[in-house]
This record gives sequence, structure tokens and C-alpha cells, in this order.
Amino acid sequence: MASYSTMRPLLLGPPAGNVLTLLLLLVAVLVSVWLLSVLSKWVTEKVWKGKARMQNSLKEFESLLSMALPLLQSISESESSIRPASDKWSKKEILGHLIDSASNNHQRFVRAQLSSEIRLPEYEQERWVRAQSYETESWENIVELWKSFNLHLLHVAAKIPVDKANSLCFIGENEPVTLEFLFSGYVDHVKHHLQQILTEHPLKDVGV
Ligand code: NI
Repeated sequence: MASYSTMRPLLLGPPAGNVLTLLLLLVAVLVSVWLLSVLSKWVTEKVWKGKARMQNSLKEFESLLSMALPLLQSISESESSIRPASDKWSKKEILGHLIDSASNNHQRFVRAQLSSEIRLPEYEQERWVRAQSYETESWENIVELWKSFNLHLLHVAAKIPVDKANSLCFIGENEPVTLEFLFSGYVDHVKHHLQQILTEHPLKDVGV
């Protein structure tokens, strides 16, 4: 019985064997090039674009805080207490709602850095505002707390490592989002409510 080594030339022959080897090498090179391009696209999308988005949100957040603070401080105690309708929040309650958002998101921003995936509840916004009776607290106190909490969140968010910005956050029953997405959503939410509070002030005129 012929051994494998003596059969092989009969099956493939030296020229055919070389062609097959070359073809296999070519396929391997093409697959490697394709894999590398897929990987580099993924890295660009996930890491660099994510990093750029995070930097944009940080800049926006920082300018939002510095522009809004003097305007909030210029609002009087009596103006801050007015409810435009019985079922609408006063400025105190809207800013209180932003403090609740800050405290819930603080948990998310920190916990998402300690694990590749977090699961946290949503919060009952109306009940949180009512339970804390923001309407009977002083405007000055609410503004001070909002300011300090958000300056700290700006500091925390600026220190999130690039790889942690992709941690998955499951909030309530919502689809999972990345930490970076959660932070940019937080900034949008702050902006939305500041515009509500500062309707008679020039925040919109400076492009926020
Ligand atoms: Ni809100």
C-alpha cells in the first residue's frame, strides 16, 4: 500500500499543489485584509467617534452651566415660585427636577465605570418633585445645590476613561444605551429644562 507521502504527488502533482497553496495563501491574505478593515472601522466608530461625541457634550455642558448660572441667580424668590398653571411646575420645581436628574445620573455615571453593564431603575419624576416639596424650599438653596451637583458631574464626566464610555446601561425597561449616549442625553435634558426656566432671559440668544 502506498504511503501518504508517495500518494500526494499522484493526487495533486507538484504544479497543482503549488497553485492550491498559492490560492489558499491569497484567500488567507484577503480574509485578513477584510478582517482588519472591519476591525479598524469598528475601532473608529466605537472609540474615536465616541470620544469626539463625549468631548462635544462636555464642552456644551460646560458652557451651558457657565451661561445659565448668573441668569438663574438673577431670578427672584417670588418669580421662582409661580406656577404657570395648577398642573405645571414652577421654576423651583423644574430646577428641583434637574437636581433629581443629576442625582440619578450621578449613580449611573459612576456605576457604569465599575462594570461593563449596569441595570438601574428609572425614577418617578412627578412623585420625586412632590415628595421633596421643592416649592417650599428657598430658590437660592435650590440653585446652589443644582450648581454644585452639576459642576461635580462635569468633573466626573470629564474623567470617564474612553473604554468605559461604551459600558452598557439598562435603565428601567428601555433599550440599553452606552454611558456616552446617556451623558449626552443628560446634557440635552438639562438644556431643555433650562430653556423652560429662562424663557424671559437671553439664554436662547447665545445659541444654547
Ligand atoms: Ni424632564
